Amino acid sequence: MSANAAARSARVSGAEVAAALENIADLLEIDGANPFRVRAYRNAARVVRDLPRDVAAMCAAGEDLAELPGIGRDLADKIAEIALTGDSAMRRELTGQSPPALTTLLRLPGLGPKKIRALHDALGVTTTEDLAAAAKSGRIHDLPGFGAKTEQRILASIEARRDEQARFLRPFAELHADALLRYLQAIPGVVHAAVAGSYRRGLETVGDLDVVVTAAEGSPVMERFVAYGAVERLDSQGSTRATVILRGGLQVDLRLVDEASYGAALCYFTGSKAYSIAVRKMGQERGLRINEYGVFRGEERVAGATEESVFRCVGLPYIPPELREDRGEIAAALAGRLPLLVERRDLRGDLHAHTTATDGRATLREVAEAARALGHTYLAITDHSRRLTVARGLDPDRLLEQIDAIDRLNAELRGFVVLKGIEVDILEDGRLDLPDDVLARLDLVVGALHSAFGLAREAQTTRLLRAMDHRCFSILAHPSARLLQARSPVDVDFDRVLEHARARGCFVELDGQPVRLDMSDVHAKMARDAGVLVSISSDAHSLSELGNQRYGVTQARRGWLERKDVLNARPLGALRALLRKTMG
Ligand code: DGT
Ligand code: CA
Ligand code: CA
Repeated sequence: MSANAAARSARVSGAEVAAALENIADLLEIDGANPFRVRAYRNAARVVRDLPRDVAAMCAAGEDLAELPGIGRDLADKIAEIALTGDSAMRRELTGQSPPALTTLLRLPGLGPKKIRALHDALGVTTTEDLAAAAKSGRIHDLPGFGAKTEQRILASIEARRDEQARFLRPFAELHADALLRYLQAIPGVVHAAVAGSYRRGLETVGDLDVVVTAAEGSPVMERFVAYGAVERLDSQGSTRATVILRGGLQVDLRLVDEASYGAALCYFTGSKAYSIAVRKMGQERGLRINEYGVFRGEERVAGATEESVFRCVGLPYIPPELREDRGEIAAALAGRLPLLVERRDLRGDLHAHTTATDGRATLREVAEAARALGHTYLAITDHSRRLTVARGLDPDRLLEQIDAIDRLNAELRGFVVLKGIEVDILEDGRLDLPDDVLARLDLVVGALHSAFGLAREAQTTRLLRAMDHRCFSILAHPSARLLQARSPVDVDFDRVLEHARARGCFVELDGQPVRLDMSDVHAKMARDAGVLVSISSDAHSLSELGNQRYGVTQARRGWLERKDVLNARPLGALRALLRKTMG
């Protein structure tokens, strides 16, 4: 078969190639392979995932992938093999050497490949079920290198994982939601189509998509919905509701309602449940019955076509979906004190981004120009510090070179300023990973945890407070260090961290990377209440990731943040004044 024919018949997507490369990296890691080799495969997965073009098509056209960053000859051949055939001989061979379920264990927090091998060799553990059984029966804590605490942590993380596993990160849900809505809106007779549920409330992960549709009499909307191209499996179908599972496992519940019920249905299916219960109770007190069909007084429908009409009936102003959690928003609404939530267009710049100097994939100039094209007036470059060797972190000399490069670039740019920063590692004892005299030459210092995530609460809190006491410390990056579905948040007394930040005049970050979204909504609200300004950042490692800020904005809205609460909603002059106070 020619390469062209193979590419056409296999139709391997970039995401599938990336997944196979990740899988090889996992298998190598369990096998105890050289860490650099493991990292090369993970890097290759990322490069493939971020390619603006179809990797199978590139291979079929005979393009040389070895010209991609970080991809050598050997890797390029492996990628081409996967892109053209759907798999690689090396992956099959590695799979044969270790039970496949072992790789899923790698995704449990705190379980590295070494521990997994030890559990496998000593107790024959190959699946998550084996592991849970071994932990429950107390067979783990006597193994060398394990203890009672580790055993408990393993059990807890397996349980947490069970809850998480069926949930999806926002970008994946968004891809499906956008495509599905476009499809639905093109069906003859369809008037409204919207996604409600946790997705509309802006949660960082969603369990399923809840879609509300209205359509003219006789519209083929239900038949067309279940025939949607991305549907893998039909769960149930009726005349006004259907549930399908899309490829990739995401469930979609669709309700078809009358135009007169559209607002009521949107309210009902947006939830949250706790919020809806509270609003229904307010209705009852006024002699009203509220359900997905409308607001009723006796048999008469008094509202329901729009959400606003439903709110009006119970004497409330419109409450944005992100706030509907029964966390005080109803009382605030009644008192006329709802926050005027921050919007994407309020952001004037971005205070966390990487370049090719460390682990970013775009050059200084490219990132700056892309940020300007987004409408920003400033961008802080915050590459990693030397301690983070996996990211080729900057030592003092390389940072000084970058500072010079930024000065030269700023001399050229008009109406846009690149701020000089660093994402400096906070060492285990709270010191920073670069000398004071170098840090002092920057416009801002962003401090971050990249190690010792497991410290006990007191030690972890003290570590952060010490870091903030440094004479150059501007922003605490992704404060909990969590990775959604992969790494638990560190254990800190966040009240004390915020109190210290306020006293010290420094700031906290809401990192917009979809796998971080760190701070959480609850922590963002705590920051607001403590009077600590929040930097909503992209933490971009590529040009497209500059767009991460919008996920950060959604999370910030869930945390009640207003424009005034956001550091990078300040114009450059005001921002500089605030940053200067954090820099000794
Ligand atoms: P998820 O899907 O787990 O991320 O979270 P939600 O909030 O989207 O929950 P879901 O999909 O079970 O339901 C969507 C909304 O529909 C929910 O926020 C409230 C409403 N809802 C669903 N089932 C019920 C119910 O039995 N009673 C009431 N009052 N509301 C319900
Ligand atoms: Ca849902
Ligand atoms: Ca649902």
